[in-house]
This record gives sequence, C-alpha cells and structure tokens, in this order.
Amino acid sequence: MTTPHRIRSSLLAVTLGGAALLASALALAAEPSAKDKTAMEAVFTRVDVNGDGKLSREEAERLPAIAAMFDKLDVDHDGQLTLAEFAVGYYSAP
Ligand SMILES: [Ca+2]
Ligand SMILES: [Ca+2]
Repeated sequence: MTTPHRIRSSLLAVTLGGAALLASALALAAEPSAKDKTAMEAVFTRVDVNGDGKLSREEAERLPAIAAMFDKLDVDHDGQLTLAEFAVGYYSAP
C-alpha cells in the first residue's frame, strides 16, 4: 500500500528539482543579477560621501575605473553620476 505514495513522492521531488534548476538557469540568464545590483548599489552608496545620491567627479576619483570613464558615463553632462549612469560604468568595468 505504501508503493503508490512513494512513487508520488519521488515524482514530486523530481518536479521540485526541475523547478530549482529552471530557477537557477533564469537567475544566470538575468543580467545583472539581483545580487550584483545590490553590490553595485553598496559601492555607489559608499563612494557617495555626501549622500546626495549622485557621484561628483571628486567622489568618483575613489574608483579609478569609474573616474577614467567619468565623462563617457555622465551622459547628461551635469558633472554628476546618477546611480543609473554609474551602473553603466560599474557593469562595463573589467
Ligand atoms: Ca555625492
Ligand atoms: Ca550625469
């Protein structure tokens, strides 16, 4: 009498395993991953010394890779990098 139950349990395990695999595949396919975004925002917050939500050229100097492409990243040429402008540089930096 226990056999049908066992079969159903293993089928459920296979289904859950497949769902987990699919979830990891989706996480890998998503660019950038949520984890990378959190790390990127943490860097931005750390470098944004005066906490105004933008990086001035002086603040960006603390990140040589970002400072090197500051003018390219500052697409609206206001002399400040917003989080969105910074993100472009963060993800393209080596
Ligand atoms: Ca700032
Ligand atoms: Ca800007």
